Amino acid sequence: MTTALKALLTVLVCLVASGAAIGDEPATTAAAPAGEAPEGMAWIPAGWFTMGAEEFPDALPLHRVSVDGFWMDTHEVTNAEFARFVKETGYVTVAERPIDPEKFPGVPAENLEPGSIVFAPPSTPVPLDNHLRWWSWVKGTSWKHPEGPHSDIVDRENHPVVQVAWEDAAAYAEWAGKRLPTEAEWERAARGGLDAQTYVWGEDEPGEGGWQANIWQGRFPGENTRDDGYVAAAPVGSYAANGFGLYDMSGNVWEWCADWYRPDTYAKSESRNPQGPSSSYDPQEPGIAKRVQRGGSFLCNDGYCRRYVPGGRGKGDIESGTNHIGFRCVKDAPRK
Ligand SMILES: [Ca+2]
Ligand SMILES: [Ca+2]
Repeated sequence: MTTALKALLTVLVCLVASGAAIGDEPATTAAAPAGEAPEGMAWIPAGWFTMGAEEFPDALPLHRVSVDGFWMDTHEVTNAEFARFVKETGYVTVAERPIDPEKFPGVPAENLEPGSIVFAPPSTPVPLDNHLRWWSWVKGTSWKHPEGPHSDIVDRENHPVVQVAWEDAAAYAEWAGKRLPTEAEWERAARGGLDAQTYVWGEDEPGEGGWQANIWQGRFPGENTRDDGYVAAAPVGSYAANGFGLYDMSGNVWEWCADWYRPDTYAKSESRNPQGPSSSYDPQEPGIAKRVQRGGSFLCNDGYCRRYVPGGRGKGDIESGTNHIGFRCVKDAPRK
């Protein structure tokens, strides 16, 4: 390589790292605001990145996106943090509220008691064509009893809160003076400054040189060999942070985003600070309003769900939680 070519490449790499203009992409500002970072948050610099993943039809086309800089929680919201919110506000989550019988005409009252959805793996191998084989509705399940009424969160204060519906996550964010991330912000943050890489840590295969995230090893859904140390959720921050200092952007628990879900979002997306579509549509369940979830969970593996990669998209009924869905928040920089 000639010296001149090396110099040109160095300039280009520096421009990408700083979020400056490339071609017809307008420049962005990479610097963090002056002053201390909000507690437990990391600065995600403004910049352009390639959004999407070639392996998922609903994450195409790949397209260039920029987002303004923002603060993001370095870890998923924990049980201890959510408990403080509930204690101060008296908030009651969706899973703890009585179910409206008008929404379920003809269903006996005893089947309308509060509850939520729990992963209940079968003891023998099963086909992967029907998720009802490993998900069960369990009365008395909530964030305080995430695997059913006989479970609790004692000694799990530092685990991610789960069994939160979208509005529960949004209510927490508002209380904390924050908000839920847009899908584009989430992906920009998850990539940690690496552009167009398969994983949040780059291109090493999962487990190569040690486990980089809490996902699933073994044959899903009945066999979990726990090679990464955890069968279910791990305490937040149990694996290495990404390039922006964020933990568990891949795996552990799924994270709610602000955007409505549609499989064709990217065909119509804005390139700067996209906010997602104005309404939800999932052709697999057209009657259910869904928001985006990101990052996959401890139930993800290459045999069943590779959506733990940063370009992978998830979706969820806004009124449902499960024991592998949580969230984290973001915060805008003060306006100058
Ligand atoms: Ca695991
Ligand atoms: Ca996560």
